[in-house]
Amino acid sequence: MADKPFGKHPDFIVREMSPFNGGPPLNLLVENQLTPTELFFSRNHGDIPEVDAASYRLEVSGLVEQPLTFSLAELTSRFPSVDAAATLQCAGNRRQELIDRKPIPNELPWGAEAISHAAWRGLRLSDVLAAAGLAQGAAHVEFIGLDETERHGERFNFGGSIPLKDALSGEVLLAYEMNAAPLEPVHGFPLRVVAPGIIGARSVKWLKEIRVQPEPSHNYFQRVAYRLFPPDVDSQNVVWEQGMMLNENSLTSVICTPAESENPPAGAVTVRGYALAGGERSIARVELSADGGRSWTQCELLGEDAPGIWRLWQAQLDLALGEHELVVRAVDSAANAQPPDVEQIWNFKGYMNSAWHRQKIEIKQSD
Ligand SMILES: Nc1nc2c(c(=O)[nH]1)N[C@H]1C(S)=C(S)[C@@H](COP(=O)(O)O)O[C@H]1N2
Ligand SMILES: [Mo]
Repeated sequence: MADKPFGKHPDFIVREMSPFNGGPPLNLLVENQLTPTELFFSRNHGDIPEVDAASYRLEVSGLVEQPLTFSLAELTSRFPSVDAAATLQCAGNRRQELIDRKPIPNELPWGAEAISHAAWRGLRLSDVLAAAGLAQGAAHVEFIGLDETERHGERFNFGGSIPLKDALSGEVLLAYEMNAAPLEPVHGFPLRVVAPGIIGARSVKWLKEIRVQPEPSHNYFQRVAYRLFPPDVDSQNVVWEQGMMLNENSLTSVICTPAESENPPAGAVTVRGYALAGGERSIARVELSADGGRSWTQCELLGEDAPGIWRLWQAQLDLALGEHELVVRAVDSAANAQPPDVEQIWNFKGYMNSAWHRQKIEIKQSD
């Protein structure tokens, strides 16, 4: 098997080589609560910058009392280190199911693999903001990366912002380690944002600048991309300012195994998958159906009940010979539920697919 770039696992699914985009096969994704780094999905909009840790600087500017510049050594010696597990998910996760309903040109056809969970070590964004001091009018915190990308003939750095109240929560990290090793170049070495509960796009990698602003970032990836539109809007009639700027993740759940091609024997079949709630919410319940959604079985939730982290789940079904449509749905701690299909949530950029996840399987042999 050909070697995968950026130290990725031989079975890693590369969706695009340049910029590099891909994720793990679902059967490997669901094997571990903590996704091994070689399997962790990666979403990039430009080339991976090579950053020299010794000359690296982080700038903090904008609506602050005291603009600051830090070297990596200054950051790690000045601020306490924090360890936290957090899940990252791309807003485009599960786009293929939306595409199956109606084409979405020029966007990556992600399956359900644009999500992963890691152990991060870093410092609190809120500590860095406190050191700089917030000035009057501060309302959003913008992050700018060192990587450049091009859109409509213009070159610029990737960036985006989160509301100040999220930035001050203490949960948002400036991470320098992932799974007990320095960040890999493809995951943002030497420093990246990790914003749990919020779409992956705001967890800016190769972090170059933090700017405190009165309004959301003017970056393309905040003002144009990562906005949510109703199903009747398309690239011809879109008015970008009318779209909702995405921030918190929506509720999702996915069946990872058995795969459609697996054909397990009749009898007890173990079904496994993941579920994720957005913002400060956590997963309260996951249910599985083997008859397209007419009757439901409660799934066993694995791991820890906490906001910002995914919940792996499993259930045993007793399946007879023939075809079955497995369906999963979750409820979060705010009693949000998922829509049964993509009809009402389809959007022309293909974000935030929160519909029930369906998987056909066929039992061909008795056990
Ligand atoms: N600087 C920079 N940060 C970035 C991106 C990028 O292209 N450039 N992509 C974002 C998106 S859309 C996602 S989903 C996550 C993916 O993080 P990962 O590659 O570590 O999985 O990084 C985010 N941070
Ligand atoms: Mo993303």
